[in-house]
Amino acid sequence: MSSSLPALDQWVAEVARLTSPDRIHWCDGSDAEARELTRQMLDSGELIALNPDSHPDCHLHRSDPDDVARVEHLTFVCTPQREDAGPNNHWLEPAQAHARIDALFAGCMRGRTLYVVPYCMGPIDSPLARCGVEITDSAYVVANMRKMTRMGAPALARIEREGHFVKGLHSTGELDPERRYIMHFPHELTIKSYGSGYGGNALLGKKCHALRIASWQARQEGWLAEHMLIVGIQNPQGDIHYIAAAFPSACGKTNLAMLIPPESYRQAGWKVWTVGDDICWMQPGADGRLWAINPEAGFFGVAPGTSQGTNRNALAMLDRDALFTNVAVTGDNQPWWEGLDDRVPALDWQGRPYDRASGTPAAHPNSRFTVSMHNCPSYTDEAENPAGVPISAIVFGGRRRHLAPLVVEACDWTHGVLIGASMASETTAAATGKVGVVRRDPMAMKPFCGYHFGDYWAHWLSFDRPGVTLPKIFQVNWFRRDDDGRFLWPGFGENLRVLEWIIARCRGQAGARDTAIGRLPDQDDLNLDGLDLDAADLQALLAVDADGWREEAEAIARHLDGFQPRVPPALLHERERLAQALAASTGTVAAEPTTTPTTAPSPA
Ligand code: OXD
Ligand code: MN
Repeated sequence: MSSSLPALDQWVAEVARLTSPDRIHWCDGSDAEARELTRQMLDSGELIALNPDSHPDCHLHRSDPDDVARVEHLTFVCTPQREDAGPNNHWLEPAQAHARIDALFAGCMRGRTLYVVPYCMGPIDSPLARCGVEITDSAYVVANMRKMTRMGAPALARIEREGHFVKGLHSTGELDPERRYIMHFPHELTIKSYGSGYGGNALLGKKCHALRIASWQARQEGWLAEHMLIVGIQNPQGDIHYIAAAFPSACGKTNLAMLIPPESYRQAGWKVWTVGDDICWMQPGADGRLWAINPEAGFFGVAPGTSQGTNRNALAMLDRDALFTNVAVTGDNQPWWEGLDDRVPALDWQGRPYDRASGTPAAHPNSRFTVSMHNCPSYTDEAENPAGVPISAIVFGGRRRHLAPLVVEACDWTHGVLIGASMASETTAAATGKVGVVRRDPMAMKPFCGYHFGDYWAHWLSFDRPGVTLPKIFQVNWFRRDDDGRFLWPGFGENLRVLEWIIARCRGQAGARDTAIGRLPDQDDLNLDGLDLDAADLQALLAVDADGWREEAEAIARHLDGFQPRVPPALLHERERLAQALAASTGTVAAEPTTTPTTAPSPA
């Protein structure tokens, strides 16, 4: 097979000359093709069938133990000018980068099949969607791309019609960490990835295209490509408000996107709809609002911690047609991970007999599931709407033990951009490196912004212009702890209480108090009906520690300084404004305690 697009055929021929595959297969995305690839992977041992009674059509893949997460230190953005990649990216001069990685690609597909995977990021008929073609020598990557993107014949037809596409070249190579690179060439709309089969390094439609390349394209074209979930909150009157929320990797985006409302909310008629759990592309519409699509078609979620209690919707989508990576298995061959339930697995993620006394986790902390969006009980057809969904609020969240309150509303767009730009969070197992270290992760895009953060913040600020109705911006923190490490807020479904306040604020229907760091709810402003929350915990969650924030404002100044001379002056002024407001406030400013009994869910 080939295409009717000479540029595509020429590129495939060029790659074949470089990599010398035994066979070339153009993926059409059909069920028959998926069945045949699965059969081949079962034969080769790349996939292991899971219990067909409890988990029909579910499979397990075990990675090389040295290939289980994104590798930020081996990920490069290769712009012609070093400054354009910014201090937030590793950089190589493009010609040198091509030469270095092409030397690895030379002859690497000998004995292998070269798969050509045309894909579309976003609903196939959406003007907001963009297409790409990934060439890979991994059937496992093809199987993942089939769940995560609109892959195959319809995507190829769009590419042939449009005549352009993002080029992604991938080989698992030898899976040698010493021979591994993930390289991006934004000016050439090209990605080259060698030596890893891990999702974020190898499914090129996801982080490489939909965030690093797309963020760069979005800047040229006037839209935003963000590391955000999209969730629709339906109130008892039937109105749905869509919220886009940025959290760093493995901070609960999937759980928030699939939130199960607390019992009292369910009874009152609240519903939650999932549009996406990881990536959001947003563009101003003719009505001045921001309209968003989820460019993905599936979920590549973190398994550990997913349970009936934390994410019932996710569990319900994982009992059929799901692909698991690096989870443990029970004696009767069911997938298992820490936090799922109290069974003891028989084999760990590497297939070794599991001994609980070892004290090591059975599933890898970054073990994953890949599943189509259509499996999700809270999935909404609005995710297929070519126009996208209108965004009412943007939320920035991090994992912070101290300081950051449960929720804060930005005073305006510029303040919101400062909140996003100064986001900080504790690191997780989604990337290699130390876990639990606080690092600045602007807009949760630290690993994913394809250009200089200073320019990126200027791009964000540029959306605030006459005629627009921008979403309100909020900051949340579900992860506050006391000195013993105990979480102060229950999180998960209870987060809807915070989202209700956020939506009510967007509609001008809820109270808030002005503080130096933004607007916070008083205790009365939140619906805490049926929630058993310690009064001191609630007070701590809604308090502003002015001394701590003064230090934070200084730390933010140092952080912004690292991106000079490209930090937009408006952002520096905003930081100054924050510092001055904090200088005028003292001690810890607590929320007003509740004076009346908490009420049933209020209409929002
Ligand atoms: C992801 C990540 O896989 O952010 O979504 O690492
Ligand atoms: Mn992510």
